[in-house]
Amino acid sequence: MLAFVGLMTSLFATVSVSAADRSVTYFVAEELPVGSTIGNVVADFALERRYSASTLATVYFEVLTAKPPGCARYLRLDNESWNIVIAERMDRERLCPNDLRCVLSYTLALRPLDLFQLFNLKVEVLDINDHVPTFSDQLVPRHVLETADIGTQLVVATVLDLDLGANGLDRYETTTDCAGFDPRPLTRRLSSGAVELRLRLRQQLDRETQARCSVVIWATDGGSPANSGSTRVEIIVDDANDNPPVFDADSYEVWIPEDVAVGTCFLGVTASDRDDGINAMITYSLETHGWGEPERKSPFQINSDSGLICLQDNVDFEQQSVYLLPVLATDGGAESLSGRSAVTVYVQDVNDNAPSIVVQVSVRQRLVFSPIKNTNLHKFFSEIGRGLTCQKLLAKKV
Ligand SMILES: [Ca+2]
Ligand SMILES: [Ca+2]
Ligand SMILES: [Ca+2]
Ligand SMILES: [Ca+2]
Repeated sequence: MLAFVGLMTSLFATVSVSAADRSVTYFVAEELPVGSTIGNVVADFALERRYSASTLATVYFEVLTAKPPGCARYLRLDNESWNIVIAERMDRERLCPNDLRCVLSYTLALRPLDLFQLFNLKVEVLDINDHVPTFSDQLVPRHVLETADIGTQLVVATVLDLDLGANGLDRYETTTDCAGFDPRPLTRRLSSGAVELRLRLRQQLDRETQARCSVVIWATDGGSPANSGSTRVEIIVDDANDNPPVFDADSYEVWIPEDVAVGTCFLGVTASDRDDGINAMITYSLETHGWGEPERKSPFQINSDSGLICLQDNVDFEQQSVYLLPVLATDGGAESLSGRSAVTVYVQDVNDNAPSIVVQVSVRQRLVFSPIKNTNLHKFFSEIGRGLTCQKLLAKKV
Protein backbone atom coordinates (compact mmCIF):
# COMPACT_ATOMS: atom_id res chain seq x y z
CA MET A 1 0.00 0.00 0.00
CA LEU A 2 1.32 3.40 -0.96
CA ALA A 3 1.77 6.04 1.65
CA PHE A 4 1.38 9.58 0.34
CA VAL A 5 2.29 12.56 2.37
CA GLY A 6 1.24 16.01 1.26
CA LEU A 7 3.63 18.81 2.11
CA MET A 8 3.51 22.45 1.25
CA THR A 9 6.89 23.39 -0.23
CA SER A 10 6.02 26.85 -1.42
CA LEU A 11 3.02 29.06 -1.99
CA PHE A 12 2.37 27.54 -5.43
CA ALA A 13 3.74 23.97 -5.10
CA THR A 14 2.88 20.95 -3.00
CA VAL A 15 4.51 17.54 -2.88
CA SER A 16 3.26 13.97 -2.51
CA VAL A 17 5.84 11.36 -1.45
CA SER A 18 5.63 7.62 -1.88
CA ALA A 19 8.54 6.32 0.13
CA ALA A 20 8.06 2.70 -0.97
CA ASP A 21 8.24 3.58 -4.64
CA ARG A 22 10.84 6.28 -4.21
CA SER A 23 8.43 8.50 -6.02
CA VAL A 24 7.72 12.15 -5.47
CA THR A 25 5.05 14.21 -7.20
CA TYR A 26 5.15 17.97 -7.09
CA PHE A 27 2.03 19.98 -7.84
CA VAL A 28 3.21 23.20 -9.36
CA ALA A 29 1.24 26.13 -10.62
CA GLU A 30 2.12 27.11 -14.17
CA GLU A 31 3.96 30.34 -14.84
CA LEU A 32 6.08 30.25 -11.67
CA PRO A 33 9.08 32.57 -11.97
CA VAL A 34 12.34 31.03 -13.08
CA GLY A 35 14.42 30.20 -9.98
CA SER A 36 11.42 29.27 -7.83
CA THR A 37 12.10 26.28 -5.59
CA ILE A 38 9.50 23.55 -5.82
CA GLY A 39 11.14 20.87 -3.63
CA ASN A 40 14.27 19.30 -2.23
CA VAL A 41 15.25 15.81 -3.33
CA VAL A 42 17.20 14.90 -0.24
CA ALA A 43 14.40 15.96 2.07
CA ASP A 44 11.54 14.73 -0.09
CA PHE A 45 13.12 11.31 -0.76
CA ALA A 46 14.16 11.17 2.94
CA LEU A 47 17.80 10.53 2.04
CA GLU A 48 19.08 11.87 5.38
CA ARG A 49 17.61 8.81 7.04
CA ARG A 50 19.54 6.48 4.71
CA TYR A 51 22.86 8.19 4.31
CA SER A 52 25.27 10.00 6.52
CA ALA A 53 26.13 13.58 5.87
CA SER A 54 29.57 12.54 4.57
CA THR A 55 28.00 10.09 2.12
CA LEU A 56 25.48 12.65 0.99
CA ALA A 57 28.33 14.98 0.28
CA THR A 58 29.50 12.57 -2.44
CA VAL A 59 26.20 11.78 -4.14
CA TYR A 60 24.63 13.45 -7.12
CA PHE A 61 21.59 12.89 -9.35
CA GLU A 62 21.42 12.24 -13.03
CA VAL A 63 18.28 12.59 -15.13
CA LEU A 64 17.87 9.36 -17.10
CA THR A 65 14.50 9.93 -18.76
CA ALA A 66 12.08 12.79 -19.17
CA LYS A 67 8.51 12.68 -20.53
CA PRO A 68 7.31 14.32 -22.59
CA PRO A 69 10.63 14.51 -24.45
CA GLY A 70 12.42 17.77 -23.89
CA CYS A 71 10.76 18.61 -20.63
CA ALA A 72 14.03 18.20 -18.69
CA ARG A 73 14.80 21.82 -19.44
CA TYR A 74 12.05 23.08 -17.16
CA LEU A 75 13.77 21.91 -13.93
CA ARG A 76 17.20 22.30 -12.48
CA LEU A 77 18.63 20.29 -9.59
CA ASP A 78 21.04 22.19 -7.40
CA ASN A 79 23.55 19.53 -6.31
CA GLU A 80 24.72 21.62 -3.39
CA SER A 81 21.38 22.48 -1.81
CA TRP A 82 19.47 19.60 -3.44
CA ASN A 83 16.74 22.06 -4.29
CA ILE A 84 14.65 21.53 -7.42
CA VAL A 85 14.12 24.89 -9.06
CA ILE A 86 12.22 26.12 -12.07
CA ALA A 87 14.67 26.54 -14.94
CA GLU A 88 12.25 27.71 -17.61
CA ARG A 89 8.78 29.19 -17.57
CA MET A 90 6.10 26.48 -17.71
CA ASP A 91 3.02 27.38 -19.73
CA ARG A 92 0.44 24.70 -19.15
CA GLU A 93 -1.52 25.69 -22.26
CA ARG A 94 1.58 25.14 -24.39
CA LEU A 95 2.83 22.02 -22.61
CA CYS A 96 -0.51 20.18 -22.60
CA PRO A 97 -2.99 22.15 -24.72
CA ASN A 98 -5.83 19.63 -24.61
CA ASP A 99 -5.16 17.64 -21.45
CA LEU A 100 -6.98 18.32 -18.23
CA ARG A 101 -3.97 16.89 -16.34
CA CYS A 102 -0.48 18.02 -17.32
CA VAL A 103 2.21 15.80 -15.82
CA LEU A 104 5.96 15.86 -16.48
CA SER A 105 7.79 12.63 -15.49
CA TYR A 106 11.47 12.20 -14.71
CA THR A 107 13.59 9.20 -13.76
CA LEU A 108 16.54 10.17 -11.60
CA ALA A 109 19.56 8.01 -10.95
CA LEU A 110 21.42 8.41 -7.70
CA ARG A 111 25.17 8.36 -8.20
CA PRO A 112 27.97 7.34 -7.66
CA LEU A 113 27.54 3.83 -8.97
CA ASP A 114 27.91 2.07 -5.64
CA LEU A 115 24.90 4.05 -4.37
CA PHE A 116 22.91 3.64 -7.57
CA GLN A 117 19.19 3.87 -7.06
CA LEU A 118 16.34 5.05 -9.25
CA PHE A 119 13.86 7.68 -8.18
CA ASN A 120 10.71 8.83 -9.93
CA LEU A 121 9.94 12.49 -9.89
CA LYS A 122 6.74 13.90 -11.32
CA VAL A 123 5.63 17.47 -11.72
CA GLU A 124 1.93 18.07 -12.26
CA VAL A 125 1.55 21.53 -13.77
CA LEU A 126 -1.59 23.14 -12.41
CA ASP A 127 -3.67 25.56 -14.41
CA ILE A 128 -3.97 29.17 -13.40
CA ASN A 129 -6.56 31.48 -14.86
CA ASP A 130 -4.20 33.34 -17.13
CA HIS A 131 -6.36 33.49 -20.25
CA VAL A 132 -9.48 35.51 -20.91
CA PRO A 133 -12.30 34.33 -23.19
CA THR A 134 -11.45 35.58 -26.67
CA PHE A 135 -13.85 35.92 -29.59
CA SER A 136 -12.89 35.29 -33.19
CA ASP A 137 -14.18 37.05 -36.32
CA GLN A 138 -15.32 40.00 -34.26
CA LEU A 139 -15.94 42.31 -37.21
CA VAL A 140 -17.71 39.87 -39.47
CA PRO A 141 -21.46 40.57 -39.68
CA ARG A 142 -23.84 37.65 -39.71
CA HIS A 143 -26.55 37.35 -42.37
CA VAL A 144 -30.01 35.85 -42.06
CA LEU A 145 -32.77 35.79 -44.67
CA GLU A 146 -35.94 37.55 -43.58
CA THR A 147 -37.99 34.52 -44.53
CA ALA A 148 -35.93 32.15 -42.36
CA ASP A 149 -38.06 29.69 -40.43
CA ILE A 150 -38.78 30.14 -36.76
CA GLY A 151 -36.36 27.89 -34.90
CA THR A 152 -33.45 28.65 -37.24
CA GLN A 153 -30.19 28.90 -35.30
CA LEU A 154 -27.78 31.62 -36.36
CA VAL A 155 -24.11 31.26 -35.40
CA VAL A 156 -23.21 34.65 -33.98
CA ALA A 157 -19.79 34.07 -32.42
CA THR A 158 -17.03 31.63 -31.58
CA VAL A 159 -15.14 32.06 -28.32
CA LEU A 160 -12.08 30.33 -26.88
CA ASP A 161 -10.48 30.27 -23.43
CA LEU A 162 -7.19 28.39 -23.49
CA ASP A 163 -7.54 27.52 -19.82
CA LEU A 164 -9.25 24.28 -18.97
CA GLY A 165 -11.53 23.02 -16.25
CA ALA A 166 -12.71 25.59 -13.77
CA ASN A 167 -10.67 28.33 -15.44
CA GLY A 168 -12.20 27.63 -18.82
CA LEU A 169 -15.40 28.96 -20.37
CA ASP A 170 -18.30 28.86 -17.96
CA ARG A 171 -21.22 31.18 -18.78
CA TYR A 172 -22.57 33.54 -21.41
CA GLU A 173 -24.81 36.59 -21.45
CA THR A 174 -26.19 38.65 -24.29
CA THR A 175 -28.02 41.90 -24.84
CA THR A 176 -29.60 42.51 -28.19
CA ASP A 177 -32.04 44.70 -30.05
CA CYS A 178 -32.81 41.89 -32.49
CA ALA A 179 -36.47 41.39 -31.67
CA GLY A 180 -36.77 38.16 -33.62
CA PHE A 181 -34.10 36.29 -31.67
CA ASP A 182 -34.17 34.62 -28.27
CA PRO A 183 -31.38 36.41 -26.37
CA ARG A 184 -30.38 33.24 -24.51
CA PRO A 185 -27.51 31.76 -26.53
CA LEU A 186 -27.22 28.10 -27.41
CA THR A 187 -23.70 26.65 -27.14
CA ARG A 188 -21.77 23.92 -28.90
CA ARG A 189 -18.19 22.95 -28.06
CA LEU A 190 -16.01 22.45 -31.12
CA SER A 191 -13.15 19.98 -31.45
CA SER A 192 -10.73 22.90 -31.23
CA GLY A 193 -11.94 23.60 -27.69
CA ALA A 194 -13.72 26.79 -28.76
CA VAL A 195 -17.41 27.25 -28.09
CA GLU A 196 -19.84 28.23 -30.84
CA LEU A 197 -22.68 30.52 -29.76
CA ARG A 198 -25.99 30.57 -31.61
CA LEU A 199 -29.14 32.61 -31.34
CA ARG A 200 -32.46 30.97 -32.09
CA LEU A 201 -35.11 32.67 -34.20
CA ARG A 202 -38.28 32.91 -32.15
CA GLN A 203 -40.46 35.00 -34.44
CA GLN A 204 -40.63 35.84 -38.11
CA LEU A 205 -38.25 38.52 -39.31
CA ASP A 206 -39.20 41.41 -41.57
CA ARG A 207 -36.35 43.26 -43.24
CA GLU A 208 -38.69 46.12 -44.09
CA THR A 209 -39.29 46.66 -40.36
CA GLN A 210 -35.75 45.99 -39.07
CA ALA A 211 -32.95 45.52 -41.60
CA ARG A 212 -30.10 45.16 -39.12
CA CYS A 213 -29.56 44.74 -35.43
CA SER A 214 -26.74 43.83 -33.11
CA VAL A 215 -25.98 41.53 -30.22
CA VAL A 216 -23.41 42.09 -27.48
CA ILE A 217 -22.09 38.87 -25.98
CA TRP A 218 -20.14 38.37 -22.77
CA ALA A 219 -18.32 35.12 -22.09
CA THR A 220 -17.00 34.51 -18.58
CA ASP A 221 -14.73 31.77 -17.31
CA GLY A 222 -15.11 29.91 -14.02
CA GLY A 223 -11.90 31.19 -12.44
CA SER A 224 -11.64 33.12 -9.21
CA PRO A 225 -11.43 35.92 -9.95
CA ALA A 226 -13.21 35.34 -13.21
CA ASN A 227 -12.14 36.73 -16.57
CA SER A 228 -14.62 38.00 -19.13
CA GLY A 229 -14.45 38.81 -22.81
CA SER A 230 -17.06 40.45 -24.99
CA THR A 231 -17.88 41.14 -28.56
CA ARG A 232 -20.49 42.98 -30.57
CA VAL A 233 -21.93 41.24 -33.61
CA GLU A 234 -23.93 42.89 -36.36
CA ILE A 235 -26.80 40.86 -37.78
CA ILE A 236 -27.96 41.82 -41.26
CA VAL A 237 -31.40 40.73 -42.38
CA ASP A 238 -31.20 39.88 -46.08
CA ASP A 239 -34.08 40.87 -48.29
CA ALA A 240 -36.62 38.51 -49.78
CA ASN A 241 -39.07 39.65 -52.43
CA ASP A 242 -42.12 39.72 -50.24
CA ASN A 243 -43.64 43.06 -51.25
CA PRO A 244 -45.25 43.96 -54.59
CA PRO A 245 -44.88 47.44 -56.07
CA VAL A 246 -47.65 49.79 -54.97
CA PHE A 247 -48.78 52.79 -57.04
CA ASP A 248 -49.11 56.12 -55.31
CA ALA A 249 -52.73 56.28 -56.47
CA ASP A 250 -55.38 53.66 -56.99
CA SER A 251 -56.38 55.42 -60.22
CA TYR A 252 -55.37 58.41 -62.29
CA GLU A 253 -57.44 60.71 -64.51
CA VAL A 254 -56.03 62.99 -67.14
CA TRP A 255 -57.50 65.28 -69.82
CA ILE A 256 -55.68 65.84 -73.08
CA PRO A 257 -56.78 67.93 -76.06
CA GLU A 258 -57.32 65.86 -79.12
CA ASP A 259 -54.78 67.83 -81.10
CA VAL A 260 -51.92 67.11 -78.72
CA ALA A 261 -48.79 66.24 -80.66
CA VAL A 262 -47.64 62.66 -81.03
CA GLY A 263 -44.69 62.12 -78.69
CA THR A 264 -46.12 64.33 -75.97
CA CYS A 265 -45.80 62.81 -72.47
CA PHE A 266 -48.79 63.91 -70.47
CA LEU A 267 -48.71 61.86 -67.23
CA GLY A 268 -46.18 60.20 -64.97
CA VAL A 269 -47.26 57.35 -62.73
CA THR A 270 -45.15 56.26 -59.77
CA ALA A 271 -45.00 53.06 -57.77
CA SER A 272 -42.78 52.13 -54.85
CA ASP A 273 -41.59 48.79 -53.49
CA ARG A 274 -40.62 48.26 -49.85
CA ASP A 275 -38.08 45.59 -50.71
CA ASP A 276 -34.42 46.17 -51.45
CA GLY A 277 -32.14 46.01 -54.47
CA ILE A 278 -33.42 44.15 -57.48
CA ASN A 279 -36.51 43.14 -55.52
CA ALA A 280 -37.50 46.82 -55.57
CA MET A 281 -36.48 47.66 -59.15
CA ILE A 282 -39.70 48.56 -60.94
CA THR A 283 -40.61 48.17 -64.60
CA TYR A 284 -43.76 49.91 -65.83
CA SER A 285 -45.99 48.61 -68.58
CA LEU A 286 -49.46 49.06 -70.02
CA GLU A 287 -51.61 46.00 -70.12
CA THR A 288 -52.43 45.12 -73.69
CA HIS A 289 -56.15 45.60 -73.42
CA GLY A 290 -58.40 48.28 -72.07
CA TRP A 291 -58.55 51.06 -74.62
CA GLY A 292 -61.82 49.75 -75.96
CA GLU A 293 -60.82 48.52 -79.38
CA PRO A 294 -58.44 45.53 -78.94
CA GLU A 295 -57.82 45.24 -82.67
CA ARG A 296 -56.40 48.77 -82.74
CA LYS A 297 -52.94 49.68 -81.71
CA SER A 298 -53.01 51.70 -78.54
CA PRO A 299 -52.24 55.36 -79.09
CA PHE A 300 -50.42 55.38 -75.74
CA GLN A 301 -47.14 53.98 -74.52
CA ILE A 302 -45.38 54.05 -71.17
CA ASN A 303 -41.67 54.48 -70.43
CA SER A 304 -40.78 51.27 -68.61
CA ASP A 305 -38.22 53.03 -66.38
CA SER A 306 -39.83 56.39 -65.63
CA GLY A 307 -43.54 55.59 -65.77
CA LEU A 308 -44.16 58.51 -68.16
CA ILE A 309 -47.16 57.93 -70.41
CA CYS A 310 -46.80 59.40 -73.86
CA LEU A 311 -48.77 59.62 -77.06
CA GLN A 312 -47.51 57.40 -79.86
CA ASP A 313 -50.44 57.95 -82.23
CA ASN A 314 -53.07 60.61 -82.82
CA VAL A 315 -56.26 60.65 -80.82
CA ASP A 316 -59.53 61.92 -82.12
CA PHE A 317 -62.30 63.08 -79.86
CA GLU A 318 -64.84 62.28 -82.49
CA GLN A 319 -63.55 58.72 -82.74
CA GLN A 320 -62.96 57.89 -79.04
CA SER A 321 -63.15 60.32 -76.20
CA VAL A 322 -62.29 58.10 -73.21
CA TYR A 323 -59.56 55.53 -72.78
CA LEU A 324 -59.04 53.23 -69.78
CA LEU A 325 -55.40 52.17 -69.44
CA PRO A 326 -54.54 49.47 -66.90
CA VAL A 327 -50.93 50.13 -65.80
CA LEU A 328 -48.63 47.56 -64.28
CA ALA A 329 -45.57 47.94 -62.07
CA THR A 330 -43.45 44.78 -61.86
CA ASP A 331 -40.42 44.29 -59.59
CA GLY A 332 -37.19 42.54 -60.57
CA GLY A 333 -37.33 39.67 -58.06
CA ALA A 334 -36.64 36.15 -59.24
CA GLU A 335 -40.31 35.48 -58.63
CA SER A 336 -41.51 38.92 -59.58
CA LEU A 337 -44.52 40.60 -58.04
CA SER A 338 -46.77 43.21 -59.67
CA GLY A 339 -48.99 46.07 -58.62
CA ARG A 340 -51.79 47.58 -60.72
CA SER A 341 -53.49 50.91 -61.19
CA ALA A 342 -55.71 52.44 -63.88
CA VAL A 343 -55.37 55.60 -65.92
CA THR A 344 -58.45 57.17 -67.49
CA VAL A 345 -57.59 59.46 -70.38
CA TYR A 346 -60.28 61.92 -71.43
CA VAL A 347 -59.78 63.34 -74.89
CA GLN A 348 -61.05 66.92 -75.08
CA ASP A 349 -62.69 68.26 -78.14
CA VAL A 350 -61.07 71.09 -80.03
CA ASN A 351 -62.48 72.99 -82.98
CA ASP A 352 -60.74 70.88 -85.57
CA ASN A 353 -63.74 70.18 -87.83
CA ALA A 354 -65.78 72.57 -89.98
CA PRO A 355 -69.47 72.35 -89.08
CA SER A 356 -71.34 69.46 -90.67
CA ILE A 357 -75.03 69.07 -90.83
CA VAL A 358 -76.73 65.77 -91.23
CA VAL A 359 -80.34 65.86 -92.06
CA GLN A 360 -82.41 62.73 -91.98
CA VAL A 361 -84.73 63.16 -94.92
CA SER A 362 -86.21 59.76 -95.07
CA VAL A 363 -85.34 56.28 -94.06
CA ARG A 364 -83.59 55.71 -97.39
CA GLN A 365 -82.41 59.16 -98.17
CA ARG A 366 -79.68 60.98 -96.37
CA LEU A 367 -78.11 64.22 -97.31
CA VAL A 368 -74.90 65.46 -96.02
CA PHE A 369 -73.65 68.94 -96.57
CA SER A 370 -70.13 69.11 -95.71
CA PRO A 371 -68.63 71.53 -95.76
CA ILE A 372 -71.25 74.13 -96.29
CA LYS A 373 -69.70 77.22 -97.62
CA ASN A 374 -71.40 80.50 -98.48
CA THR A 375 -74.70 79.02 -97.46
CA ASN A 376 -77.37 81.13 -95.85
CA LEU A 377 -78.40 78.75 -93.06
CA HIS A 378 -81.23 80.99 -91.84
CA LYS A 379 -82.72 81.05 -95.32
CA PHE A 380 -82.09 77.30 -95.73
CA PHE A 381 -84.11 76.37 -92.63
CA SER A 382 -86.87 78.97 -93.33
CA GLU A 383 -87.37 77.51 -96.84
CA ILE A 384 -87.65 74.00 -95.29
CA GLY A 385 -90.29 75.45 -93.03
CA ARG A 386 -92.25 76.65 -96.08
CA GLY A 387 -92.41 73.05 -97.43
CA LEU A 388 -89.65 73.13 -100.04
CA THR A 389 -87.89 69.83 -100.40
CA CYS A 390 -84.18 69.56 -100.01
CA GLN A 391 -83.79 68.62 -103.61
CA LYS A 392 -85.52 71.84 -104.63
CA LEU A 393 -83.41 73.83 -102.23
CA LEU A 394 -80.26 72.27 -103.64
CA ALA A 395 -81.51 72.99 -107.15
CA LYS A 396 -82.05 76.57 -106.11
CA LYS A 397 -78.54 76.70 -104.59
CA VAL A 398 -79.73 78.43 -101.49
CA1 LIG B 1 -3.93 28.71 -17.71
CA1 LIG C 1 -9.60 31.58 -18.28
CA1 LIG D 1 -40.70 43.59 -54.31
CA1 LIG E 1 -38.48 42.15 -48.38
